[in-house]
Amino acid sequence: MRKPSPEQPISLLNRRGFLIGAGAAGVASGAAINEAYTQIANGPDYTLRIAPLRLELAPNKIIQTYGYNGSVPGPLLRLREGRPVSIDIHNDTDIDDIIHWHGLYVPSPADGAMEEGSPMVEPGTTRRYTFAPRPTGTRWYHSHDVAGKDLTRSLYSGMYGFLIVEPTSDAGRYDREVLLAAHHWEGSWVSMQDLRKGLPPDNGLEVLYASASFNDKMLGHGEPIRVREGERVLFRVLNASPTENINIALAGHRFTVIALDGNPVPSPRTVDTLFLAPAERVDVVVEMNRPGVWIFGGIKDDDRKMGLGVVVEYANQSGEPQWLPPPNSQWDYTIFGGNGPAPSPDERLELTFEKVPGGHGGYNRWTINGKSWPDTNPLFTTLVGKRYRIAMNNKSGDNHPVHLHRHTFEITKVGDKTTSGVMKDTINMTRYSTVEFDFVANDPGPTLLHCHHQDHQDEGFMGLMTYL
Ligand SMILES: [Cu+2]
Repeated sequence: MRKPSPEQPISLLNRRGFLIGAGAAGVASGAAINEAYTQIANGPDYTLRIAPLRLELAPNKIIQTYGYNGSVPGPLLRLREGRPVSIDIHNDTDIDDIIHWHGLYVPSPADGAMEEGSPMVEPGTTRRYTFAPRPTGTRWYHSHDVAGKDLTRSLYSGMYGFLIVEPTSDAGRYDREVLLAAHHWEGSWVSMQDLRKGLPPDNGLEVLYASASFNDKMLGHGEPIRVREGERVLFRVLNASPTENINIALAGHRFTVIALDGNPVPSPRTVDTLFLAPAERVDVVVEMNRPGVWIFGGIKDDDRKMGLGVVVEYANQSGEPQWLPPPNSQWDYTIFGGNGPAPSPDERLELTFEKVPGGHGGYNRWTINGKSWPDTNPLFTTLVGKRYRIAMNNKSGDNHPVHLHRHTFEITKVGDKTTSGVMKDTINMTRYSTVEFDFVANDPGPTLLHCHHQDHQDEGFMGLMTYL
């Protein structure tokens, strides 16, 4: 039995083994099933229990949601690179659910996406996932269920948590580690035409949120992050929001970006603000060199008002938390890139994303090369060992954080800027923009590519890459 990490105890609710396999074998096939699921005699290393949760974001703000083991985020899973781990998922709700291991190389049957052949976890049952965690870095896990119109399910809920894969030798140069997961709450479907004039009149419903948090509290509630002058603090920041970008700053301080989506960047740079689309992670080191009580939160006043932020308090300092507008809020992936071009790909594939407007009061649909899921199965087919360049064109006025499961890709172009060496699993496409990335087809099995906006993926923005 693995010892729970000291930061956040993991409740091991059930030491009994469960027999898995019959249900899984019906959905997935091939040798991977034996890697993904083993007949179980022993207890799991970890158990995640999906259950309803009453989340107190602030004294007057109680959210009824779902979560893992009674906390938001769920328990921190700190795993060792390559050391097999078994995790039992127990579903104590009345609907099927599923957990995806985001940013990890996990065989399709255990990756936690039903479109890849991973089985759902039915109400009242337990499924065991066994895999060797890799690659190292800041990963996360979350529900990969369909939410549709239901704004309480999947990514709209509290069903997410950090999963950190530690290298076999750790070379961290920091004094303190702080994990922050941003999320938006209390979504409702609205017609933007009713709120703002000037939008395309044929646009469909969008989700608008009433509150936001860093971890389980709105800004100004809960305990501050306590630091000391002279410390170097590693912040691992995750945007776990279902659909919203976050643009954040720590008043009076700068961030040295050392990793994007958990992968070290070739050129660490110091910046004033961070921008994360849904599902993105940024690891930053902050030199604590300006004693005071500061706000770490959204750069827009409205974002902080709805709760997006947390207070950072130096030892022996007191008073009202201070906010200072950051001098510069540009965000550009390419400044973290390396020198020289990326290797040439074996093949280039083009993906065009378009919106089918739902009209006032209707739901928008999304297409990839003119088709919506499930007609995007397969989206394209790959050969093991080949390097592919995916050239993506966002022909819509919306942002799309595009996520590729089970692989890491290298950004090669953003707009007309070429770059190399920035490795990610999710890339944000701003409105009417183009990006290109390369990946090596080195993890056979059906693999999802989709927009990480819950409403976009539910409305067709998803495709399946397959291996020949
Ligand atoms: Cu999208």
